[in-house]
Amino acid sequence: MFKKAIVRTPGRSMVSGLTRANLGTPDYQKALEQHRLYILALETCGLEVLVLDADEAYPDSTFIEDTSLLTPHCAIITCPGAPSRAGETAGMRPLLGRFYAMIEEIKKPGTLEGGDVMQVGQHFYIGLSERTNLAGAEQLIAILERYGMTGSTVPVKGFLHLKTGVTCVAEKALLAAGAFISRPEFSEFMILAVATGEERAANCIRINDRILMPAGFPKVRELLTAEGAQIIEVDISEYAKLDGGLTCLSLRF
Ligand code: CIR
Repeated sequence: MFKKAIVRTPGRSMVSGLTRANLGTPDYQKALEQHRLYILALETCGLEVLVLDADEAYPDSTFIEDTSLLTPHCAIITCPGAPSRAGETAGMRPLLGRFYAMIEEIKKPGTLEGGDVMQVGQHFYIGLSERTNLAGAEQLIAILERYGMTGSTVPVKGFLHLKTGVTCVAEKALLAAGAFISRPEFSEFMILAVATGEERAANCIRINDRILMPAGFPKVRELLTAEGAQIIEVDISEYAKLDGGLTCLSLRF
């Protein structure tokens, strides 16, 4: 059960954020409005939302999920693999110290971004991607085990992060796109397969009894509705232009 979320307002510098999507430059005013509605959606799910000020020095800092992993037992500050994002973790320790007694850290040469970590109960799937390396994943698994949790790795190909292509939408169900539909690591789950063309909708967030999904993906909406999910659609078109999805925009705990 999540109770709180932390988000960071995008700065004007977001227009020069990292991207490999070919969707154009984000409209800052529109992004701000979408951010407001995203916060409202989190609040509708019953979360108390802490909104951090924009940090113009880091164009991608609104994608706060990548800077930390918040578990039921400890907070873990990550070590982003994108050089331009490395400094984003600097202020996380005092911030997370307000909520967590135990704070751990991933250290170089390990790299790890929160978008590569998918929690299913006490287990954490860790994507090995262009941003998260094996050293980072091994450090994370060692930390998790110290607190009675577990972790395992999954290769990521064709997506920025693990959760760009697969997210947990129910206790035993994953919403998966592309190669994640048939990964052996996920064979114990019921797989809701995202249709070709709707891959960007694989990044949904299950919060308590609801699912937040990006607006504009009717097939995925139908798939989730058939499973009885209570859906809230959120338009994040301006963040998609920077390869961002719904999960990236918050830390939930
Ligand atoms: C980046 O490339 O780092 C940002 N433009 C997007 C980060 C998206 N984060 C996520 O999927 N967790």
